[in-house]
Amino acid sequence: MIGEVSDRQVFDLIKAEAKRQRDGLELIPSENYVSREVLMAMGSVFTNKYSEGYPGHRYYGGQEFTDQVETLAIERAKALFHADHANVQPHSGAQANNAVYNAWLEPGDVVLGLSLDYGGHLTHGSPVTQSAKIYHFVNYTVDPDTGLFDYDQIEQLAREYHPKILLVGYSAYSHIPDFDRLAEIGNRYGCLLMADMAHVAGLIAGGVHPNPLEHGFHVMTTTTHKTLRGPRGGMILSMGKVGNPLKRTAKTIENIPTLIDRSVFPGTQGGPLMHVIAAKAVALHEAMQPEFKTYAQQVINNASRLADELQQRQFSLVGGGTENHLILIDMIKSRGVHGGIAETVLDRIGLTANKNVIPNDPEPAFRPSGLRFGTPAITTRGLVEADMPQIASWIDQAIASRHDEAKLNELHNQVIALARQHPLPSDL
Ligand code: DSN
Repeated sequence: MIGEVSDRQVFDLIKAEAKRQRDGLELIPSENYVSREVLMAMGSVFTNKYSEGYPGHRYYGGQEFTDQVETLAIERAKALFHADHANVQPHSGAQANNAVYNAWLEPGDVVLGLSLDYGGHLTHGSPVTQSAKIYHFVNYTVDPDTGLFDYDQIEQLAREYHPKILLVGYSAYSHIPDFDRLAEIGNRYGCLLMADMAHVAGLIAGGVHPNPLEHGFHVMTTTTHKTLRGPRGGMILSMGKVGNPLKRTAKTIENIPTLIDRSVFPGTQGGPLMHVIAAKAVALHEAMQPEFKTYAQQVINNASRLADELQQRQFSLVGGGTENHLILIDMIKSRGVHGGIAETVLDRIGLTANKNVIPNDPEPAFRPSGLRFGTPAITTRGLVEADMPQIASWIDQAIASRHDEAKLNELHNQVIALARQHPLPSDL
């Protein structure tokens, strides 16, 4: 990767991590492998530049090229997600969500979002977060029997609490929400309609998942590194009137794009990470190519096949299967082991997944019942439906043989052999 370096400690760790990634298969649904060009943009001299403000409205000189690169990212994001406006500066998905809350809410205002314990995200109201100290989050759940959204419950909570924001988003939900129904509920109670689509943004970009902005939602936040396959970071897409980001603006839903700009900077962040924004622009360009549609469809095909193969091996899937990139298994019900034990065993053979709570989990959050898988990263490596029986079989065998070191070594060698046939995109 690199010749002589003075900091051997760090560069040896980078080398070791690259080897781990090359020799293993990534099944965590929120991870992916970026292209060489995304990596190059992230490691570029744009990291040297301070650019507080927005293109054409900056607080520092020397912005000739930063303005152009940020504008490229903005225009590409708008085109890809059919949005009136894009803010590409959030450092992460959590920052993006906090910026929207800060743009629209006053302390104590109510947000209705999915509970973390039922597949939601930390920033959707978990009491351990800063935003939960400022705003009043009311959480809906999924139906514990079906694992699916319970729209009647959402409507009843909206009627009771009159939230300022109706938020849909999740990190462990394997189905496609009824955005029209949610928009209808939110509009009835005058809510800002916000979708956190971090997990499925790449599927939306690839045209294989509905786009909430085309179903009446006002705001969509996302990370850029999951199915979208860009650098780690966040982004906010919105619908409405775009004004001067550095001028005060009346608090109306129509003005939400400008309110969001002001909330990201100077409201909640300082200098944007221009090297990451350059890499976001590259990833968005990649996501606009026809091959990305094929990729997005393959992610879903692979997840659906992997879900079938796991079910054939008597694994119990929350929600009964998957309609997106993600699979959540009840490991206690399936094999009598906690998700964490399964995670460790799979790590041992080079398959990376993560333990996760399941809806109404009888086990504590640090020792949950579930195990979460996804296909975005293995699809980037070039795996197809025909590879899924093998992966399901490795999962099955590893858990069954978890006390048999010789068997685990054998399985690990098989995983390495398959992984080495599928180079990382940044190695190509
Ligand atoms: N940490 C992410 C995930 O794994 O789903 C959510 O932000």
